[in-house]
Amino acid sequence: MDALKLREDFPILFQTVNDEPLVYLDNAATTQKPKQVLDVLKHYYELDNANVHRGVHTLAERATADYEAAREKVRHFINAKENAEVLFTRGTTTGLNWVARGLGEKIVKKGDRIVISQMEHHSNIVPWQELAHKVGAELVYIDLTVEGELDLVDAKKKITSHTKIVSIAHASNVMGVINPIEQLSALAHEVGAVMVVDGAQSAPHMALDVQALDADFYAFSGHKMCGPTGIGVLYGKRQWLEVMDPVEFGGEMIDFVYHDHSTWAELPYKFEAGTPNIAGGIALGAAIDYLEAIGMDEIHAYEQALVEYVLPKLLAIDGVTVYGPSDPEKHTGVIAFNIDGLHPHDLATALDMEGVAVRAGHHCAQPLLKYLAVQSTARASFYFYNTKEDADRLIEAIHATKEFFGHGFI
Ligand code: 7TS
Repeated sequence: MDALKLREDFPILFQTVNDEPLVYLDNAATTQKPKQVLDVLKHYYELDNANVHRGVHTLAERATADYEAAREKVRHFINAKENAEVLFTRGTTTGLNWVARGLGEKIVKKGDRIVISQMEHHSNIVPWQELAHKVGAELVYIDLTVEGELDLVDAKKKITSHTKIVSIAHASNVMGVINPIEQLSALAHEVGAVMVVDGAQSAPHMALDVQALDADFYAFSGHKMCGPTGIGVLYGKRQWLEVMDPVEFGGEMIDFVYHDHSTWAELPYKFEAGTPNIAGGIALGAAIDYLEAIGMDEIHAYEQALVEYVLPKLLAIDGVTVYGPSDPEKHTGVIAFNIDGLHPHDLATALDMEGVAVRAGHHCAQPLLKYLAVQSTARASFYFYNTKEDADRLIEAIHATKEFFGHGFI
């Protein structure tokens, strides 16, 4: 994998920020888009734009064919059995909300359990919290080990016969830790629970096989994997999608509307109300083509090598705390850290002065930060177009910031 060559596909990376060449390390929030994806968006709007699934004219047929071809690309990318199991959404958040409302409200009853973990993003907490409040169920959090990994012993204890849903991130957006989804699926299925996976931070970074994971649902976002914003995917096993109700109504999800009731279209259209994000879907297909041409295993290995390179350098800085496992094998390219006595927002602002973009805050994971007993952290998140030079620039900028704030000199 030649990161320097791949970078050339990303025009946005070749700019200066505060007179310094940009180092973009906020890929967990959103990734940049290669020319190949931008070209597809432009091409679609310039030449093919039409509404899908309804027109018989040539443009409508072309748009529909391209949109459905993108669905097939997604199916192949995650190894779903059939295209009917691939639903286009607005993103991970939408997918998780659909499951919580459309299925959760049907199968979770008073006194039942919904099991999540201490490291979830708000999008994989709040929909379940709302469901638990509505039906009178219990929301239970699996604890973490001291290294920040999901504690499987605790998971075994908490996934009881009362559990109806287990919903866990495949990879943490804060600590970068990768969770053992196969084992969690097995635990969930032993008690007849539905296994939901938040794949926002994994689908962009590693090869996926939803059948091997035995996930019942798997949600992810296009914008975190070189695609546009406003498009995402919810994979669901047919057996559950047949049971699950749509939560939005109108447009293409309809089969027939009578005066007093309506019937729904076949899968996957049953869930896709209104005019979808057609350009977004087609461009997500182009993003998948782009990622597959590099190779998902190559991307994963490259990011782990970057973590292996930068983590010891980061840990060697006086006063630095890194959250999550120190073993790169257990990592995606996401690293959360703090520097003693320096507020992460000040750090992020100072790094921006050096052209280095990182995120600071609670990363939409407030329960995790409470669990880790910190208010906020800085977070550097790498993708395949980042290089060792980017990692060095981060380390240099941290040293410069420490000097500026007088750390280590007092
Ligand atoms: N789940 C995880 C694990 C995430 O990291 C995110 C977004 C979401 C769900 C929600 O995805 P969306 O596309 O529906 O918004 N995470 C982040 C982040 O870490 N910084 O900004 C967004």
